[in-house]
Amino acid sequence: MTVPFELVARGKVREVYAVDDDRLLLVASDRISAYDAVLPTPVPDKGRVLTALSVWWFEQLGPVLAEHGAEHHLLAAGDALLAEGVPAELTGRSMLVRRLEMLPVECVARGYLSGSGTQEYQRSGAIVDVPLPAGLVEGSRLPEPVFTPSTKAEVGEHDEAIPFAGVVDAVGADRAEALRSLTLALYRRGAEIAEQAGIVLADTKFEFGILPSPAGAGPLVLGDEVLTPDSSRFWPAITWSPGAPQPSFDKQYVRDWLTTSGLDRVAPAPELPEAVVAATRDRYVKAYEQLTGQHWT
Ligand code: Q0Z
Repeated sequence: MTVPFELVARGKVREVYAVDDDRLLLVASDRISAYDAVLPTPVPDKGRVLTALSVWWFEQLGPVLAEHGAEHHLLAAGDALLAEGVPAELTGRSMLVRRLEMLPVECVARGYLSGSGTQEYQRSGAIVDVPLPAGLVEGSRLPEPVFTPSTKAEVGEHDEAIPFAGVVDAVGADRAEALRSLTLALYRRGAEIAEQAGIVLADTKFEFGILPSPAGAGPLVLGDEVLTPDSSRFWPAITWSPGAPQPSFDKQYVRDWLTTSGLDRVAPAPELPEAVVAATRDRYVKAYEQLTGQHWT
């Protein structure tokens, strides 16, 4: 599909286009990644489901943002984008957003120990400068959610966890404190909503910006996608069992099939069987329906 705007950034599974000086279009594809590779087989509806989830979360998180004097970047989505010249085939997978000056840190909140957090913890008993109690294992719930920021890696690299002082260096002390406080508040509200829907929101990554202004002192603006399975770890609450890696709510069929086939971490990533694609699509749709209480159409 050709988009009548200039491409300004491209991620593994999404693209960003410039609509005008003040606005961007974020377009989510149906591509899926696993074990750091983008698979050649798309998952039908994934882009539309993740876009609908982000849009829903922006609405849910409005009160938390307002309490913190913050805003979000979403301007419009869906059919309203036809008036902006977005092709009908893309409206469902696109968000029109305010163009921000993005802050150069990834704002990670963790309520559970997993992945690189577990590795760090096993080495040092902490995640960078955030100490954790003894006795935690992969999948443990943390006594309190923690802010574990990271740098934005170059394409092909992994984000690297940084101490809070690194955030202070990057954005200043006041803004760093505001990022930590808002990130944790957004995570707590997201995790509470997810828990009510039978989903553990183990961790997530937010990106913030500020509106371009000469003074540069505007409010924090929540950007990017929010609380999707691509920016977060979603686990089914029913199978949560600390002590081993938890099944991913969305990607477990893909991971299991790649592992069973001996094709995890093998290049080039293989085509997925139809049944794995269908089961994975069902999981994305289920996540949407379970979280929002709305029927997917
Ligand atoms: C976010 C990214 C994606 C690749 C640019 N509101 C904003 N203002 C300015 N910049 C951005 C945003 Cl969201 C922005 N990214 C991350 C998103 C594909 C990279 F869809 N890049």
